[in-house]
Amino acid sequence: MGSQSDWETMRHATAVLEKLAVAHEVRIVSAHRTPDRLADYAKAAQGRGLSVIIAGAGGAAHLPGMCAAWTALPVLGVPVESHALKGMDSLLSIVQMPGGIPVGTLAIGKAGATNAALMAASILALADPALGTRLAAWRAAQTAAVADEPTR
Ligand code: RP5
Repeated sequence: MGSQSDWETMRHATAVLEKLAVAHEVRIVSAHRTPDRLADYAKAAQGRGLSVIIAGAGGAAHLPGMCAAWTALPVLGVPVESHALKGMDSLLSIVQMPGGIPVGTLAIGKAGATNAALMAASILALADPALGTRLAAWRAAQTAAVADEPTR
């Protein structure tokens, strides 16, 4: 994530990864304030054994795109909701990548962070049947939790 202030959103990705027992790490890497940290992190990611990167940032959110420029790993971008523009700035900054450097962009805020983790798990499950089973169980539990009728 680009800032400590993004944690309130990105913790929802971490919660899903923990629930699915997906090994992960969490770092603050700012495209603007720590550009060298970003370059070092993204360039080294594949060699360190990472498989997918979830990058959450807000405002002029260059982090996911710059990350994708430095690595061929799948990069999932989460637009963090900004105060000024409610995350519309973050969304447009992340989603409108020029053809050639993809960022898989999720929804603004908590839903995007949650879904980024689920999508990362889906990608990893292609080569990890046990994770696929855990993911299927997570989805089945979600389905089972939806009542037939509303509480009145
Ligand atoms: C982005 O700008 C971060 O991702 C955060 O959402 C926002 C504010 O960052 P800081 O001012 O806290 O560094 O780079």
